Amino acid sequence: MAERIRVNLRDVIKPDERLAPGHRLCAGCGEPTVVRQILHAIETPVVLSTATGCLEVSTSVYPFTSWNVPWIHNAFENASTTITGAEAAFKALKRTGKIPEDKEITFIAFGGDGASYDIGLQFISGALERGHKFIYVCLNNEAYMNTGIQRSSATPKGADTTTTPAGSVIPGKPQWRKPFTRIMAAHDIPYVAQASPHNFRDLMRKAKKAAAADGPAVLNVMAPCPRGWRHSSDQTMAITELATDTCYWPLYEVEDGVVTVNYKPRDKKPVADWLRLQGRFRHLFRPANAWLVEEIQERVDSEWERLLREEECTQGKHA
Ligand SMILES: Cc1ncc(C[n+]2csc(CCOP(=O)(O)OP(=O)(O)O)c2C)c(N)n1
Repeated sequence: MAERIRVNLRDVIKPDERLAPGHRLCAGCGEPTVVRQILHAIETPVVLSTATGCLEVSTSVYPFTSWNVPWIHNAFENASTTITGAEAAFKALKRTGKIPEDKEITFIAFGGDGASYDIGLQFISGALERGHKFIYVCLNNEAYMNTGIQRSSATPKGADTTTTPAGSVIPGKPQWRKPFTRIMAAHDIPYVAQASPHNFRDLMRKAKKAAAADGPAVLNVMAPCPRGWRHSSDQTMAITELATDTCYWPLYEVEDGVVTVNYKPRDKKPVADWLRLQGRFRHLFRPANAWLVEEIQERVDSEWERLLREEECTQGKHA
C-alpha cells in the first residue's frame, strides 16, 4: 500500500531556493517547476547531475549558474553514470572514515526524455542494476526540445515535430511512445513513479519516497514545453491536469513491484480534450485524421485498463 507522507503548501514556498530564479528557461516551461518541487521535498543536502538539454543549457550560461547546490555538468547520455560515481565515492569516503557514517546526501540525476528514453537508456539501466542509492528524474517534455523539437521515443503518436512534420505524407509521428516507466519498473528496483507538477502534493510525496528508498528510484515527470507543444505559457498546469484527467498520463507508483494508481478520475475525459489544447496536434482535427484520434483514444483506454489490472494483481499478490 502507498505509505502516507504529508506535503503542504509551506513545503513549496521554502525561502532557500536550490534552483535560483533568473535562469533562462522559457516562460511556462514545466521543467523548473518540477525541479523546484523535487528539491524542496528533499530534506537532506543534495548533489545533482544534469544531462545536456534545456535544463542544463538554461541554468549554466557561463559565467553564471542558477544552482545553489553542488551540480555536475556532463554529457547527454551519462547523467546517471556520473551521479552514481559520486554516490560510490561518498560511500567509499564513509568507509575510510573521511566522512561521518551518519552523513546523508541525496544524489539526483536529471535528464530530458531524449536523454532518458533514448540516448541514456543503457546507462540508466546499468546504474539501476548496480543498485546505487540515487534518484533518476526524467523531465518529460516529449521531444528533443533544446535542439529544435525533434521527435524522441517519448513523443506521442500523431505529434507534429520538426522530424515528423504533419502533412500529406504522414499525420505526425507514426509510432507509439516507448513505455519508459514500465521499463524502469521492470528493473525490480525499490521505487518507480510517474508524476505531474500540477499535483505538487503527489509529486513531492513521491520525491520524498524516492529519497527514502533503499536503492535506486526513478521519477518520470510530465514537463510541458509551450514552444514544442504549441500552447500558451499560462496553460502549462491546466494541460498537465488534463493529461491525468484523460488518463493519458496516469499518476502511479511501483514499490518493490506493487503498483498503486494514485489518481483515478471520477469522470475520465476524452483524450481529444487534451490534444485540442496543443498546436502540435492541430492537424488531427481535420476530418481526414479522425481515425487517428480514435486510435489514440483506444490506446489510452487499453493502457489505462492494463494499469488498473496490474494494480489489482500486484496489490492482491502482496496483501
Ligand atoms: C551524444 C549527443 N547527441 C546529441 C547531442 C545534441 N543535443 C544536446 S541537447 C539535445 C536535446 C535534448 O533533448 P531532451 O533530452 O529531450 O531534453 P530537453 O532539451 O527537451 O529538455 C541534443 C540532441 C549531444 N549533446 N550529445
